[in-house]
Amino acid sequence: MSNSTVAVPVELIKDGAVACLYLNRPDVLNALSDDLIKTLADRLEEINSDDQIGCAVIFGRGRAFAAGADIKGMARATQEEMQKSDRLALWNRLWKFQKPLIAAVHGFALGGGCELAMGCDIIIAAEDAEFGQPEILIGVMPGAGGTQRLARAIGKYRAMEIILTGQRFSAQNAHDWGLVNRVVPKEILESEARGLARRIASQPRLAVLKSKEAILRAQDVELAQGLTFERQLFYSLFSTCDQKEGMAAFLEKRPPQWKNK
Ligand code: DAK
Repeated sequence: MSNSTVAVPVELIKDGAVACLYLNRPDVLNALSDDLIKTLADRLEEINSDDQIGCAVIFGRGRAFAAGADIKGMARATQEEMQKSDRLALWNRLWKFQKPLIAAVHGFALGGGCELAMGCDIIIAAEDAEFGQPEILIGVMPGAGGTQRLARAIGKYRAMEIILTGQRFSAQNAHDWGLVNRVVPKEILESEARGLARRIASQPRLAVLKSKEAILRAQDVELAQGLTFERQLFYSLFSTCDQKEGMAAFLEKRPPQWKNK
C-alpha cells in the first residue's frame, strides 16, 4: 500500500488498483465546504487519468460520512450570490468520474452527504449509518440531486415523506428500499468496501467503463434508446485486446490476462 497524496480536506490513499478517498473534516462531521468538494473533484479527475486505478471508494473520517453542505458557508448568502456561485459546476465535476465509485457510509449521510453517496455507483453502509435529506428543517430543500436521485432509488412516495419531513432513515431501511447494496458491521466497512473495489478493479477496464456508462444511461432514457446505446458500446468492445483475450482464455480453459486495452 502506498500513501501517495495527503490532502486536507480530502485524503487520497492508493491501495494497489483501488483509490481510497477520505473526507477529512471530522470536527464538523465532514461538512461539505466548497473547498472540500473542489479537492474531491480534483482527486477524482486525477484518478480518472491514472491507468493504475480501476475503482475508487469514498469514506468519511471521524463519526460521519458527511452531514451535508457546510451550513456556515451558506447561511447568509442571497439568492443572487447562490446563483452566481459556481457550486453547481463544482458538484457536476464529481458526476463526470468515469470509473466505478463506491460510497462506504457510516454515521450520518445527510443533505449533500446523502446526495454525494447517491451520486456514487454502489453504496455500502455500516449498521450505524443514518441517511436523510433534512434541508426542509433549515428552510430549504435538496439542491445537489436529492429530489431526483432519492425518488428514483426508493420511489416517489417514500422520497416525498423523507424530504418533506426531514426525517432520517436507517441503513437497514435504506437497504430494504434498494438504496444500499449491503449493510455490514461498522468494523468491517472499510475492508468490505476495499474488497469489492479490488474485485471490480480486477475486471477488464474498458468493459467496466462501458458497462457503467450504459447503466447510467438507463436512468435517463427510454428502454429502446437505452438498448441502442448499450449495443453500440457492446460492439465497440470488439475492438479491444481484452475481448480477444477474454474469449480466447475461456475457450482455452485458462484465466485471462487483462491488458486494459
Ligand atoms: N455544516 C456545518 N457544520 C456542521 C454541519 C453542517 N452541515 N453538520 C454538523 N456541523 C458541525 C456542528 O455545527 C458542530 O460544530 P461545533 O458546534 O462543534 O463547532 C459539529 O459539526 C458537530 O455537530 P453536532 O454538535 O450538531 O453533533 P450532533 O451529534 O449533536 O448532531 C447532526 C449531528 C448531524 C444531527 C447535526 O449536526 C445536524 O443536524 N447537522 C446538520 C445537518 C443538515 O442540516 N444537513 C443539510 C445541510 S444543507 C448544492 C449542493 C449541496 C447542497 C445544496 C445545493 N448545489 C450544488 C447547488 C446541500 C445542502 C445541504 O446539505
